[in-house]
Amino acid sequence: MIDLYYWPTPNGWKASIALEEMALPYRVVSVNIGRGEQFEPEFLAISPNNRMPAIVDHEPMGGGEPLAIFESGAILIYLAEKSGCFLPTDPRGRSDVLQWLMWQMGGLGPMLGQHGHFKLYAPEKVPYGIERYRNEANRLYGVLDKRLEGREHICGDYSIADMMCWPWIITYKSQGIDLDAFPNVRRWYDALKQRPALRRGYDVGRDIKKATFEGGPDAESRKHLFGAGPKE
Ligand SMILES: N[C@@H](CCC(=O)N[C@@H](CS)C(=O)NCC(=O)O)C(=O)O
Repeated sequence: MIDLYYWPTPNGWKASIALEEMALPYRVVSVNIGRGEQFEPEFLAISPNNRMPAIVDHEPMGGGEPLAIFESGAILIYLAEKSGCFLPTDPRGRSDVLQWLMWQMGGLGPMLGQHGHFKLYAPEKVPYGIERYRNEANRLYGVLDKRLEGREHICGDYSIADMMCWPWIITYKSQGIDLDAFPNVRRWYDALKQRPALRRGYDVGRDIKKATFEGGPDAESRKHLFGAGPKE
């Protein structure tokens, strides 16, 4: 059994989608990041960066003690290796998928995160920050669009590279992205949305999210997020 430490956000959805796609047994442990639960010592022992998702595998590959993993990219690589699905084993195919997974971890995720922050959440409107991250978001959508030209998936067959990127496109409207300008991303995004396992993964925690995040973080959430640190 795998414990999934989770809250329904783009990074959380990557892990719930992967677990559903790979049909691995798991249970959800909710980490309400809008209420500061990411700073609880028990959670920090699993995820020292106070971010979710994280997992604990009670029957880890190779046996032994339960294995804790944080960082969504590391989680998806581990789950793919455990299930034997969605990560090619030939060196070229594997390298291709890992390159796009790293691109998501180092580029698409953080930059769209900053873009959303400056556009929607920053208490002051900082034109330089807004423009910088809007340009970067559009550049990254352009990179993904070019990659998907003539391709059904990011790398050959459906893989963890797709599961990493797809959840970050969901919020394209609030990101202010004109998806019609990126027709290959739109086609890929819409096609993947039809996958039943992906839908199940995306639906995990739909009900709990309403508590704090519907329509953006509430006032209490702002005290715990955006690097604010734990609160008394
Ligand atoms: N690089 C990390 C990023 C995870 C991340 O930023 N998670 C956010 C939610 S999407 C979080 O837990 N935030 C809590 C906080 O900011 O304190 C990953 O890919 O797992």
